Amino acid sequence: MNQHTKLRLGHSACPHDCPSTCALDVELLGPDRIGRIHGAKDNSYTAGVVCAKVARYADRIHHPDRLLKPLVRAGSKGDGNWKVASWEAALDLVAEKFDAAEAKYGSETVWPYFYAGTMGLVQRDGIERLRHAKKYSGFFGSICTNLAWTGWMMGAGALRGPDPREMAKSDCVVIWGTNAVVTQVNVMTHAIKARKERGAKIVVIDVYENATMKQADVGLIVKPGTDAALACAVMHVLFKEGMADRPYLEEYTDDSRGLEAHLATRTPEWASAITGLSVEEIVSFARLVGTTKRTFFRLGYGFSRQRNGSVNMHAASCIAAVTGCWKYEGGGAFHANSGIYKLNTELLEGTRMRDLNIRYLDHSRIGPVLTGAEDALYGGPPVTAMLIQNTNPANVAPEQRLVRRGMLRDDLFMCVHEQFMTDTAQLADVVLPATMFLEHDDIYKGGGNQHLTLGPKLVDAPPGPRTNHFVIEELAKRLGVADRPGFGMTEREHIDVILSKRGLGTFATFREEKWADLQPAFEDAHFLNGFGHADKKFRFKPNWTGQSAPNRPPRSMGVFGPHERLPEFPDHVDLIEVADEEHPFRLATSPARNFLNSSFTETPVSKAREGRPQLLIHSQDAAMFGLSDGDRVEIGNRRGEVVLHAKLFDGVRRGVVIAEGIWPNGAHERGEGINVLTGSDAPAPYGGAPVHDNKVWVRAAA
Ligand SMILES: Nc1nc2c(c(=O)[nH]1)N[C@H]1C(S)=C(S)[C@@H](COP(=O)(O)OP(=O)(O)OC[C@H]3O[C@@H](n4cnc5c(=O)[nH]c(N)nc54)[C@H](O)[C@@H]3O)O[C@H]1N2
Ligand SMILES: Nc1nc2c(c(=O)[nH]1)N[C@H]1C(S)=C(S)[C@@H](COP(=O)(O)OP(=O)(O)OC[C@H]3O[C@@H](n4cnc5c(=O)[nH]c(N)nc54)[C@H](O)[C@@H]3O)O[C@H]1N2
Ligand code: SF4
Ligand SMILES: [Mo]
Repeated sequence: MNQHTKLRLGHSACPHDCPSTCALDVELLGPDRIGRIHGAKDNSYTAGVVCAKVARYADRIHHPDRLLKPLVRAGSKGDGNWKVASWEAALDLVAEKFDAAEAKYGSETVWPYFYAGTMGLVQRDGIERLRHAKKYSGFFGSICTNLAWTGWMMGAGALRGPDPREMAKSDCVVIWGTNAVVTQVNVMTHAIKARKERGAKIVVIDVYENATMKQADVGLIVKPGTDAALACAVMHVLFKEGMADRPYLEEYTDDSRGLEAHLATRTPEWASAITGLSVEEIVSFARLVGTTKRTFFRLGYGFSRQRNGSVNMHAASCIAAVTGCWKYEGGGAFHANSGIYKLNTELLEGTRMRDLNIRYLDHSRIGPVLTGAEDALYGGPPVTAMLIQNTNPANVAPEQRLVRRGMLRDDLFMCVHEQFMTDTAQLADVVLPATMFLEHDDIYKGGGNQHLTLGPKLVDAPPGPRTNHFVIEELAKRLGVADRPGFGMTEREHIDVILSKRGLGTFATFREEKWADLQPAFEDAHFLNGFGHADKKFRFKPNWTGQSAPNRPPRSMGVFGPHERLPEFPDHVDLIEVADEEHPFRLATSPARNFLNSSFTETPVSKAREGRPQLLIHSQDAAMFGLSDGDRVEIGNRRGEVVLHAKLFDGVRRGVVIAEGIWPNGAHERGEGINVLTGSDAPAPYGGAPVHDNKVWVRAAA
């Protein structure tokens, strides 16, 4: 480009499943060509910063391996033989197979399956409209947020919290169970501002010394699944040493006296034995948050991905109620803002056509579902037809051997709409090529901030790929429901309806304004008008099976897991896969910096920076198996085994191993990925995927 030409910028939002939901400035080099992507400087949360992998998005959108043509399976499942088809022929085939499946087993045999590849409301959720219109099986989307939201809702009762930008005004930022440097870089922007301008302390609580802990003033490495023990001991010290805000507790909480009595035996010594932290570490952390009124607890998802994860999330959120730090600017606990938007998406999702008698199936339990487990099918027919959009379950879903075995069933017809030939697409009967976010219109809600941001189409897609919206509309025509409400509209018309119902203008006005800042008023955000339950109290005593929540399983599914073992007050409960003689190690499958779940595993720079699948293992543990750096190491449990390369690392506790990133299955020997080891049992009480909660054996690979 001529350096004198003014760079043309387009404005968008990052579509990936990341709490940051950055507002983006995109360099437009031509009608179908982008340059670098920058964080919008004029967005007060993004503040000009995006992660490196999205800055290099040109590598993904202009990738030579993008899918460009519909493909129909020409050999046996998964053997890689395809024939190219026209869009017309491919869509006709999908509709014909769906109708045939329905004729044989009824409409519930079809299971539309979609998730977080794009977080755009129109492209992600439009599939719901088709499923309601056709009475296909419901999708209980549990994999990501369920354990976390459940625990949060038990205490605070609403999915909101202090303005995340207030982190910059706090004197202590506790980054708990989120590797923010890697997974939501903008948290660091605001936390580091607080350190620079106010001398704030940054505390990081994790199961290993990750990239975020390396930047912290205090790092606490707990054993996986023991965060509630830490939280209890912290609260024990707060009560004992007079740091509990008793007037606040009286006014705003349900049973602080009961809590105090319960905590009497939850001493730092007790928690030390469970968490692996020293008594001094626990006491000094308690004193830090007890004496720093402006403490901001930034509670992430990672520490909830345990079978006791909801208990741990609830326990951590209780600390803020004991210190009363909610009262102060720069203080309180924050997990997610997903409850603030209150958008009406009825027309988009076809909610009015919903039939409550139709069964739901659990997203995280796709393995048991596709292999016919009775409890997973809820008494309905087998799943014999699927449309999969924006997700890669053959790679990301727990208990991968079951998932793949199910997908290879001859009596299952699977259509996958994708940008790349993923592990899931490889097992499909029909693969449809999809557009990327800069090639279609959509709108995005920030989970870790408070902006609703427009992502309009900025460039033309290459010939071939079509939007999710197009696929849903075309299938609706072929399946005979195109005249039902919500069909026949464009993406922009849907966005117009959603915005205008909320009094936020239209697609056109948003194009000018780029986003809306929907941060609730201070009193509401800090729950000074009361918490989200009917009695307005924060609950130390959760109603584990009776709490309403946005992620609660529909009535027909009931509640899950050993919910009778959930504690009355915050406590440590051994619902986790406790290490045993056969499986002496605990494995967490933490995120990789240059990948985003299974996305970006295809871009050359991300791949090169990550290298190869590695297992972080303490050097003394490695020595027990005669392992040196780079050696092949096999880890396994009753669900399977996987080979990685050992990386000796003393920033992890003995007895704990970490595998960073969800590598494509083919990056591992035997073509099976890390999720071979994770479990597909639904944790109590509302389900989810406990992907960091695995007991494993370790051995030098043969
Ligand atoms: N680069 C990158 N960014 C991402 C993603 C990615 O894969 N890569 N994924 C995106 C998605 S979908 C989501 S939901 C978010 C999630 O982002 P986060 O909220 O950060 O959650 P996780 O990525 O699951 O894990 C965060 C940390 O929790 C730690 N952890 C695991 N078990 C425990 C425990 O028992 N206790 C404690 N204290 N810590 C524990 C892990 O080691 C990890 O360092 O990130 C998004 N952003
Ligand atoms: N072991 C382990 N497993 C995990 C996790 C973990 O930490 N450890 N994290 C879990 C979490 S939190 C999550 S959210 C899941 C996420 O897992 P997924 O839901 O699978 O999310 P991604 O891998 O980001 O994206 C899936 C696919 O969406 C496609 N895609 C993107 N945009 C579009 C679009 O507009 N249209 C269509 N048709 N396709 C599109 C991308 O090409 C990509 O292949 O993984 C879970 N699995
Ligand atoms: S930090 Fe998250 S939201 Fe921001 S650009 Fe990167 S992936 Fe997207
Ligand atoms: Mo996620």
